[in-house]
Amino acid sequence: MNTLTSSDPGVLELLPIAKSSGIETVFDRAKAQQPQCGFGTLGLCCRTCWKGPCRIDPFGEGPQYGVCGADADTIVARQLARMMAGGAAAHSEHGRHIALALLGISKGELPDYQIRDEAKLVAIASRLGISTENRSMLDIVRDVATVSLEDFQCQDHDKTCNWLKATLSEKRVRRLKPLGVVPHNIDATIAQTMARTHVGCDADASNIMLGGIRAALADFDGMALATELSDALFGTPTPAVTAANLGVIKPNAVNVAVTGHNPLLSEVVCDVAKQLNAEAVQAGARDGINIIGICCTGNELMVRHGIPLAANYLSQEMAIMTGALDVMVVDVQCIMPSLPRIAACFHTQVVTTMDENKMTGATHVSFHEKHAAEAAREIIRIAIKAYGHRDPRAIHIPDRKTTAIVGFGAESVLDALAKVDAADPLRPLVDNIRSGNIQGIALFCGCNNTRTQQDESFVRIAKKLAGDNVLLLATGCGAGAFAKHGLMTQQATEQYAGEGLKSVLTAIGTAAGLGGPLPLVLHMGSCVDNSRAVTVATALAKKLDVDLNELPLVASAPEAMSEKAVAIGTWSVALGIPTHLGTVPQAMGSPNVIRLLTQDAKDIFGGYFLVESNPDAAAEKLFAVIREKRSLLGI
Ligand code: SF4
Ligand code: WCC
Ligand code: FE2
Repeated sequence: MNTLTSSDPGVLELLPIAKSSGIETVFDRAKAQQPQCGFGTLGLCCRTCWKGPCRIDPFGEGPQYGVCGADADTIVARQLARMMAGGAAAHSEHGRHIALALLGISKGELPDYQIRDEAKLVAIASRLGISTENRSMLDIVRDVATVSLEDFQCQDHDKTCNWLKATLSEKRVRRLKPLGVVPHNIDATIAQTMARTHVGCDADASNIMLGGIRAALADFDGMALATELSDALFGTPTPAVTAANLGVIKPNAVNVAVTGHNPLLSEVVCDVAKQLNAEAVQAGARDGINIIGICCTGNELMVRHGIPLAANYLSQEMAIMTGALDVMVVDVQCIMPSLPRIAACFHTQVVTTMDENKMTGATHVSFHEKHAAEAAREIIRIAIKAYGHRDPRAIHIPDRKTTAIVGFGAESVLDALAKVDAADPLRPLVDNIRSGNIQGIALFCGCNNTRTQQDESFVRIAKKLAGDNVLLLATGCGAGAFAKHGLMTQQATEQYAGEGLKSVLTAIGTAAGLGGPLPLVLHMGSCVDNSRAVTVATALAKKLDVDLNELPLVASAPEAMSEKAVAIGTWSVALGIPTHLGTVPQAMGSPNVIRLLTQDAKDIFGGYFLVESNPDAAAEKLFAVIREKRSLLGI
């Protein structure tokens, strides 16, 4: 029975109100699903064809083969590979959308968008081997878009996707290439993964997993291009002080929450909100329009513009429960279909925007880049109108709001380091890793999951590792957890960092003009922004002339849930990073597949999965990995 809910004080304050009002939340639904099917939990239920569903008996007494003859290994591997393809499709659609927008800009077709960071665009062009000298910005934009879109079009199976080549070290690509896991074309790789896992195709679990890994690396390619091109379009993250948790919702403002993933929508909503602010004031909202972020759209706006974050994945419904949210505007991914049902209990309007992502009960405002500002104006006016229909008795905004210092992309990390050593920015990092002031680096990523208490594992593992002098990076809903729980503050550094780490964070933060240490956890952005951490790690590996798997670097997804998270975790392993999962994967029914992912992968890729649902034990295991890597490096 699932009795755990959340460790987020804002959520805990609103849950009793939901209960007394008879409003069902995600935590109630998780409870209602108990007990969850044992076959499915182990990955032993196959629904690949209509002869099924077929179930394999994990105790060896009942059937060991599906009707077609597939065994547990095939069934588990097929399912995982399909999840990787699903994750890759989601991230890469996002990437394609951004690349097509760039192409549109280069043709002068998208008046509502500009290249806000020309320096980043030029840097991207150089990375992709596009000449920039004496060329107009629009010409460069067109070439960058075209080279990026080639990653969806190349038909030469032996080639390497452009963005993979531009992001990973040659060493890593050389290690991966002979395994056949380096994608040439994102779309083709996803299609091939779906094809080989169709009934009656690939039935060799190891081979299927290699196909899945190719899809996961296609996922990496799609997210790397999405991140970098978004920076050129909307600005590269810079450090900013902002706030997180439900208390960022203001009683006297028209509150517009943006959630989902794609900044093409949310950025224009922010622009238009400024233009229409006076209309909101006129409608009686003394504080005008208040844009707040949720989930990864929130992370994107937070790291680029310091927009406050109200919630991560599991508390998205709670933003509506405050009774003071006027519009929840959503685009793609990780949006709960329950939102319109909860909104129906309040005055809140849920607005869907993508023609391929609608929800029953929501208002749909069709969003296309060509008419972006027009759609955003319509949305803001829906919010202003809704504001007039608030029920004052239904308003309950938890007074929970923590400071968060955010905005640490690869560039701002290097900038901050350059303040210590302008000639050789990576040197302070390398020196401190060598000396042991920094024992290693941990990237926290991934979701919230009702199988555990919301945010709790993130916070526990991070505090423990920080005490062990591990530098902490975070993205996605993990970053949201840290922001809400006050770990992106200077006080957290003072309180939880070990002495070595504290001295380094203080030296860098002071040199960077923060008047004190860097925050304990560095917020790198949304889940597509995991590529930022790879960029930093790859630079570090090159500097030390080692491969990623040799660095004292680990990743942790204590609440992994989505197909995207499965894809991210898998490319993380393929890139050589030991990767912790706090969620037991739906694969335990195949000891062979589990051995492949947790042990054999170590020899093949250098990276491997480490499954541990107890956060204290996980922190210990992660630190042991870091110690082991250090001793192999002789430091
Ligand atoms: Fe059963 Fe095989 Fe069909 Fe899966 S593919 S449902 S194991 S018959
Ligand atoms: Ni990325 Fe996971 Fe959040 Fe969704 S937004 S819930 S995939 S981490
Ligand atoms: Fe995300």
